[in-house]
Amino acid sequence: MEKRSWAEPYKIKMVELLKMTTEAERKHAIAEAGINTFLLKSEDVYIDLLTDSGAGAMSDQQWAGIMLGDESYAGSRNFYHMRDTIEEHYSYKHTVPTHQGRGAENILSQILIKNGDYVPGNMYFTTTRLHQELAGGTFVDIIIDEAHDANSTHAFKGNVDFDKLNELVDRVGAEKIPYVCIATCVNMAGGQPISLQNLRELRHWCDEHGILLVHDMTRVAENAFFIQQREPGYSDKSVKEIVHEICALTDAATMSAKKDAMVNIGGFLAVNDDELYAKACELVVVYEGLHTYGGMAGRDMEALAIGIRESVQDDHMRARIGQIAYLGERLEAEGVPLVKPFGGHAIFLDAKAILPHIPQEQYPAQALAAALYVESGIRAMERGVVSAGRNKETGENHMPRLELVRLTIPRRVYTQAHMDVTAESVVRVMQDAPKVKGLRFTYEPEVLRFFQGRFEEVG
Ligand code: P70
Repeated sequence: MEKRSWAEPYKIKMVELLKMTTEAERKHAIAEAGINTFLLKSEDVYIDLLTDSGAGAMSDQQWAGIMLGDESYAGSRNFYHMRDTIEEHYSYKHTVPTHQGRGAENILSQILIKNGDYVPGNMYFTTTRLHQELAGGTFVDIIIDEAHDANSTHAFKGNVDFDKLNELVDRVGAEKIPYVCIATCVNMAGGQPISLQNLRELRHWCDEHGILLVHDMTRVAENAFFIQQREPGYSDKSVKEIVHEICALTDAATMSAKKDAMVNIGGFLAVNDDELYAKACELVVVYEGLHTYGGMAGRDMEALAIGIRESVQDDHMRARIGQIAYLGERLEAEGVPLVKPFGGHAIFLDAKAILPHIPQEQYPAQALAAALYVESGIRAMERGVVSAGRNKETGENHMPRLELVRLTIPRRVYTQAHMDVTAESVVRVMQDAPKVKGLRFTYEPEVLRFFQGRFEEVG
């Protein structure tokens, strides 16, 4: 059959020039950064695949919205535009703006979690789990086993395993579970979606047990696109319709709007329950700002409202996921071990398979990300044992089965040629893999250690 290529549903109006560096300069830069890509200066980076968070390109419409900022302290017009757009697209009745996703996580965790509670979720996320723990809770992983297997090609690796959920209720009792936290397009699993069928069953399960269902909706539009492509009965539905259907099955949501909604900063907590909203309004003034701006400028709330509308366009999502699949297919053709199916926001390299000579205690994914930077100036992110941190009770390293390097694609920023260069660089690093050395910490922060930790080579 004749192949039909996808292409971007936009054209480029402004460019940002990049600095090209030499290998000697990059070796110096990564040493200065303690072998941690988070500590590099961005001007020393050629293709920045650290994250898709806040790094997307806003549209001319969004930039025009920036000029419409109503920077009144209270009752900004942009807040009401944002709130109404959220209700229209995501169904949630009340919106509390926050400076970004973790601000919403903090408020929600403090309201709902009591000391000694358990919070089941479809795989941990770093900031989400930390806020649950700081509020006195313990995170419990209830994702299907396939999610922890880089080689499983399950179409919905974000699905919940109800045996794990039932086992938890039997062990601790429903009264110790304030809510189930479900992420769409699970980040740490490799950007993997949950199916609507699984979510509907979960809704039913939560109703039966009188437990709230909370949604980390940071990448809900990408999840909706995968449902459209893969789930029986959804091929004729628009991404917009599917997004709404997903959200309407849940009671509340935390959102980092720096991803799907394509703003450089911003987020929110959205809830349906009036009482929960009142409590969130009380807390947001303590940690973020007044409940009609919560840490966001009026102009950013305007850009966010416009970004939501753009994020659910089928053409946008086809190009977004198409670009990631393009990189994935190129790497796969070269035999690079990676997580399948390809994710919604990134390609995840399997560092254990690429660097089998480095034991997981010596942080192979951290070492691989550094080697890729030195090779070509491409910046990626470790998503393995460094990110997983330590068990809060035993102090031992969490040892995740997935030891990954994330090549994260910011929205509407890089071209197909950038993807080609990236694929070629990964192949070159893989050819030289035996030269890559394991690492140990020289400085280890107590929380979220991956952000600021420093390392040295072992041996
Ligand atoms: C990333 C970013 C943020 C994020 C997320 C999900 C599923 C909540 C948040 C928090 C940034 C990041 C954060 C921690 C470690 C590394 C990178 N993910 N839920 O690059 O939102 O950053 O706005 O506070 O992915 O994956 P925010």
